[in-house]
Amino acid sequence: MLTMKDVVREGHPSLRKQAKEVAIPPTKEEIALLKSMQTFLSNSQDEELVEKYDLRPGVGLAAPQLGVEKRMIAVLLTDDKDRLYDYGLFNPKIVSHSVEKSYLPSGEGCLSVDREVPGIVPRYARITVKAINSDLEPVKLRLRGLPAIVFQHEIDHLNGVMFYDHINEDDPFAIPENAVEVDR
Ligand code: UDB
Ligand code: ZN
Repeated sequence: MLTMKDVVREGHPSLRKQAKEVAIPPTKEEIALLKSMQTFLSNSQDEELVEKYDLRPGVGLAAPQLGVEKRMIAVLLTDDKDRLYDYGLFNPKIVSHSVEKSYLPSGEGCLSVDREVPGIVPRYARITVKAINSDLEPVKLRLRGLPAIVFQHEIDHLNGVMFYDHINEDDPFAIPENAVEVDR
């Protein structure tokens, strides 16, 4: 079982690398790792397991956060309309995005970052993602709101990008042009 001990922190080189595409079909090991990433998120949202294993309730995880430099992500959250987003994906790619931006007014954190980094992280308001799901089927997802933010945060990890790279250095809480607020 994966726990916070398996999550690498700032300073680990995997967090700053371009992760490699996964050859399709993935190996049994790669499929098993993706499933355990999904289980990690589900465990991290279970109150009892959070106490027992000292987990942080996670909504997304990328393989480089485990020191594995492969293009694999897991996402688990419900949106404002109670729709469930439960995905394990290989090779996710943003194939199109809106001009409009969005942001969480309280900023972002990260399972690999053990400090508060204040500031607004501009994201695209809407994205379309193509990927291979954990059943090895191609999927095309149209996302907005919080799910769009989580997918962008995770796909950034595959490209060695951290959320605070996007924060305006001179004015961390400056509202980006053409941006809508997303509430949690
Ligand atoms: C998280 N969780 O999992 F808007 F109900 C963060 C942590 C770092 C605080 C655990 C989180 O933001 N939960 C959340 C957010 C909401 C509404 C809600 C729960 N991540 C995942 C991560 O580090 N992946 O690499 C950070 C998120 C910040 C914005 C998107 C991902
Ligand atoms: Zn993160």
